[in-house]
Amino acid sequence: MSVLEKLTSEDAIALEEKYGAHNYHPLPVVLTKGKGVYVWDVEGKQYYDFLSAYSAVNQGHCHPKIIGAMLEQAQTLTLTSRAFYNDMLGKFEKYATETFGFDKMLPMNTGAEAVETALKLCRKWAYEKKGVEENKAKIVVCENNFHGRTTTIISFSNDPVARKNFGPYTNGFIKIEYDNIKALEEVLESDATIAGFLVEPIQGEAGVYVPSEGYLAKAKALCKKYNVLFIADEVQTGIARTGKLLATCGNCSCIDKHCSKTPEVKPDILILGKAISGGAYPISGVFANNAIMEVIQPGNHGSTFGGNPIAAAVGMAALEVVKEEKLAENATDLGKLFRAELNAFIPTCNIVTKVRGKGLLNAILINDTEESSTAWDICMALKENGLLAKPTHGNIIRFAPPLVMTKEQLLDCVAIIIKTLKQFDEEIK
Ligand code: IF1
Repeated sequence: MSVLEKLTSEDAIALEEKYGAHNYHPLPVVLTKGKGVYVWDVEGKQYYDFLSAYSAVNQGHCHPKIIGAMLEQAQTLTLTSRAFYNDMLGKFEKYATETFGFDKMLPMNTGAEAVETALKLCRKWAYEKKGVEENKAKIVVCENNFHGRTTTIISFSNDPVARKNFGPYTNGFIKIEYDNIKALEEVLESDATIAGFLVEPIQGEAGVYVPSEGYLAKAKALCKKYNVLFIADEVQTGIARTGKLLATCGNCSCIDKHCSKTPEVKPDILILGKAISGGAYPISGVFANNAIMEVIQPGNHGSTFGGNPIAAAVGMAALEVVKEEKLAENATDLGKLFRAELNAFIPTCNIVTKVRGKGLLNAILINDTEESSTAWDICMALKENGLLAKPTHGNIIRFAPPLVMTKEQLLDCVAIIIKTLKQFDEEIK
């Protein structure tokens, strides 16, 4: 079979079923083209993309500026490894560190790799700067976290499906309740071996849990008080998704390396991935100031593709798009409109109990049990009605369109969502 041979959806699904590991249960739609907020399946049907590849395609599918940068660099120099310098990486690191307000960046490829990098950086800082006894450093994490799928990361997951039968697990993690400042203070004041606190500013996979107002600022203050690193995993919430450039630090295009505007929630270590490339290429990175990043010396860490020239070219273009097209501002405005429209609908129906989120990272709670297939069934009906979304856990549907969406397109999507929910509402009655 030639790779150019057109497949039917059925063919494509059968190939994956036979030749691919079954590590996903995708919605039965086979996509072949994407442009902006739209994707098309192999039969030519057009959909609104309301998942954005889990917030990696914030800049819209196949953004011409990002693809142009990728094509140009791909025809020039793709990969040198870090055994040698290249002329793109330093430019990207300068641009990215100035954008997010840190002294240095350690470039990697996937979000999980960046999380692992942050954990290693935090531990090494604890031994060499804080004075914690070697091999005794602990890192505090939150229940219902999602930080990736490596063995160490799932060691501190409480999702049995992601964790079971992958042991033995990595030690050195303490789990506390999310959005519980008292729980954080108790553990920090009782244990001097704690090196860091790893937290999602909004828990995406757990169901788009937005913490209480002030939680992140209080957490950062406690970390400062107890000399513990505040590590923000913004792989999903970063890059304008929640209506600010970062969900933790409200600055947009911060030039002041030690930003004075919102120091109360500026992370000691920032983790980015996904949309730092606009979904065109695997790029992730860990950001910190010199006092922390300087514990990393040659040979301590790296990866073959980390910081490659294509990643650098794509990363710069993707960040420029965020600024030039004011995607954070658009996410704020359209997010408010989306929640307002859904909140107006919810009192008139039984099928949805709540909408929550920030910017264009939102979710609805379906009025059925976690074990029910209702959320899945609604996503199947949304697909038929021309909009793609997928449940997170059980009865929660995440809605995360590309941030380039217009107001007219968003209202069109709201109409599709409400029309679809009404189909199920009648069934509930
Ligand atoms: C899957 C969702 C899951 C992340 C945060 C690190 C990573 C992710 C906050 C790791 C990745 C992806 C992974 C993908 C589905 C999606 C996801 F929350 F976004 F929906 F799984 F929970 N930190 N999230 O959200 O980044 O290594 O994937 O580049 O694994 O099914 P990655």
